[in-house]
Amino acid sequence: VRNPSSDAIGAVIFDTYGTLFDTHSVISVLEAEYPGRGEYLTQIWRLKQLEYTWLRALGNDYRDFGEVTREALHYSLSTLGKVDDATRIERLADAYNQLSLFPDALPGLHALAGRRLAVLSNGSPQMLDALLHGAHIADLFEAVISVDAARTFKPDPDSYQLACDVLNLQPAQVLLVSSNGFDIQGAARFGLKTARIERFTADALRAQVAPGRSIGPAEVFRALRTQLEGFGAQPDIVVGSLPELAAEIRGM
Ligand code: LAC
Repeated sequence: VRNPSSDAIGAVIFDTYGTLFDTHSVISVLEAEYPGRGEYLTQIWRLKQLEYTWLRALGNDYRDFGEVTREALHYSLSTLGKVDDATRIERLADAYNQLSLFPDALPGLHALAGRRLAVLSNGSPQMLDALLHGAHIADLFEAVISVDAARTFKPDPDSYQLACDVLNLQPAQVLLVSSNGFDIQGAARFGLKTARIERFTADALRAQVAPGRSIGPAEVFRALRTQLEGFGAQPDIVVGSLPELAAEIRGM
């Protein structure tokens, strides 16, 4: 007989980029420097940034997320043929330390008051510190867990194990909240409970790529990164926005 409380949710852990903070908010900085190419650069940068996390994790060639972010930016700018100096890369990459909080994040976090809350992110400790303090939400979390301590990236099982170790909980006692399909996939496969924030529904995407509609970098990004992965795990919970989460997990 299973003890019903043994897999009760002991902590709720949040993905950061795309879940609490809007990575698209770097667009104004890029558009100002590269008029007409802000959207393109924003999407290539974010796609490449995550590709580089996977390339480095699989290749056993870890560099922290700040460096990966700068490398991905350099790649993105190079596609325009620009030869960019390190100072420019540093300055533009700093936009990642000043991302906007999604409007639903603060009410969503407040609605979970009384729960153990933590962050589990690819972000380096310095990047997470800048983001969470900049948005005045650092105090809401018991722990800010950077994968940097495990020198790997999501969805490496070691990154999810790190969160369990820090929180001293079993995988089934941890609920990971993420809008990133690959993060849901990795966390569920590892054995965490998962809650997907569906910031862009499959129906909304279908409407945007319907015959006759023009398709640009934003649509390609949404198709690649805002949907559930095509194999494997289904999230335990799906919500359209963060404030719905508290009610969904009541009693869990
Ligand atoms: C993070 C990336 C996956 O915050 O969005 O870990």
